[in-house]
Amino acid sequence: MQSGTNRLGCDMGPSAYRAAGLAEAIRELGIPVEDAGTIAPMPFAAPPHPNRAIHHLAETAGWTLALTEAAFRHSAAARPIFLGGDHSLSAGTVAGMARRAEAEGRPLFLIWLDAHADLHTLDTTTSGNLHGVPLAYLTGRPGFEGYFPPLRAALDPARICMFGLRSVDPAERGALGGSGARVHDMRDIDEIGIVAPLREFLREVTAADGLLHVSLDVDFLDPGIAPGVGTTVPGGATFREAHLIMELLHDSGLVRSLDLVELNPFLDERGRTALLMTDLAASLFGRRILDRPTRSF
Ligand code: DIR
Ligand code: MN
Ligand code: MN
Ligand code: MN
Repeated sequence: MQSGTNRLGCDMGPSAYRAAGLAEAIRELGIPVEDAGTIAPMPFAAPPHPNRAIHHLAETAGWTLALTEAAFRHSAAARPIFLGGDHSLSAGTVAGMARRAEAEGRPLFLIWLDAHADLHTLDTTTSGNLHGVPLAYLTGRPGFEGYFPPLRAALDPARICMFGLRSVDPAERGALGGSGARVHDMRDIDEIGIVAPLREFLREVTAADGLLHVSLDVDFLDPGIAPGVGTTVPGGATFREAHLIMELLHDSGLVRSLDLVELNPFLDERGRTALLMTDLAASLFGRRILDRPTRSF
């Protein structure tokens, strides 16, 4: 999908991951992989929104509906990887994983790796790009009623942990402050690193017997290593910071599902961003430098 952005090209993301060998990289780790193919949006009738900046609202809502259903279905007996596509994709995948968590009687936790907060409501977005709204939708902020599929239950922001922020709009700043989400901007990562706050969050997921979803936006990474994205922001995560997160996530054994979003192959340099994202996914699924005892969090 690419209805949530105004830069064309990220609907080619899944093809680039196939060409980069994502399925093979995970199979090499001894994990069976099935490519479930391409998902199509469902029809969704959304009325015109008073915020005239918004574009492709009904189409994005239709994707959300289809992706919610697909995420629920494919997570019954697998750990799905959702290949985007712009980040409005996560409105659906996370909603579907929330249904999965509910069906298992467990709470859903969410790790959001992104330069942006993606916390706009339909009323506050000025770009009108709906990749900027999924976290507001998922946490039940007002104004989505009638425009997006109804959520069964809003995600508690206390179960969300964000890393990598460095571009936050004024309306999002207000919403972030009082939300209760764990927010680690790039300055936090500079000052204290990633390991301690990540371990703390993973301990909480373990204690709650939670199910963990990871949403990785390409622009979390520094544009110097990941140029293939429409919204580059300088000062992002380094190669090792990103791999370390994935390695720790693997060791935790907690991750049930993963979004790889915002890859734009049209802007990439000979597939290097697709290959880096593929390597990061492989780290999350267990590729490692040396064996280490799995520690409990
Ligand atoms: C900005 C940019 N906050 C917006 N958001 C992006 O358009 O709402 N999110 N690029 O990934
Ligand atoms: Mn994003
Ligand atoms: Mn982003
Ligand atoms: Mn985005």
